[in-house]
Amino acid sequence: MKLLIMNGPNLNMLGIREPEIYGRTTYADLCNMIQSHCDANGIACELKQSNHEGDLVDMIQQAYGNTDGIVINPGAYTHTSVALLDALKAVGIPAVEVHISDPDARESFRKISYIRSACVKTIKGHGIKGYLEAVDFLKGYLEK
Ligand code: CA2
Repeated sequence: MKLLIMNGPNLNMLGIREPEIYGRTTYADLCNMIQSHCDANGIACELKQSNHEGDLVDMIQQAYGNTDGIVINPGAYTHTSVALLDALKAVGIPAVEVHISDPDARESFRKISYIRSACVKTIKGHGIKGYLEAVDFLKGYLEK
């Protein structure tokens, strides 16, 4: 089983700014945690981050035919990007939407998620452990 774990804009800043919202774990720590969790569960994973919408679309398209599941935190593009929604629908790879914070409990402009309808599950407000929960969910979902 192979998963793509993808993060959108500014998530490379984790642990550096706004620790009251996003915690103190750095992006490098997050990648190590996910990699270890996948290794322990016999899952191959690819970890990618970009600040650019088109790069994120390319990542989703490149997953077509060689990736079983996608864990995606599109960052602020969650609330703006029809292109990411269309890309997820186009490839048809089971995807889980993850948010470290709970966008529904924040500003009203964060309440809309364009990608949600193309995802099999949304995990929000569980901090960085939400990424591990998403991996576990996809493992169960794909093994069924
Ligand atoms: O809670 C999440 O995971 C979000 O996807 C994070 C996005 C935000 O726009 C979404 O509404 C919810 C922002 C990511 C920015 O990450 C930072 C990390 C550290 C310091 C500053 C920003």
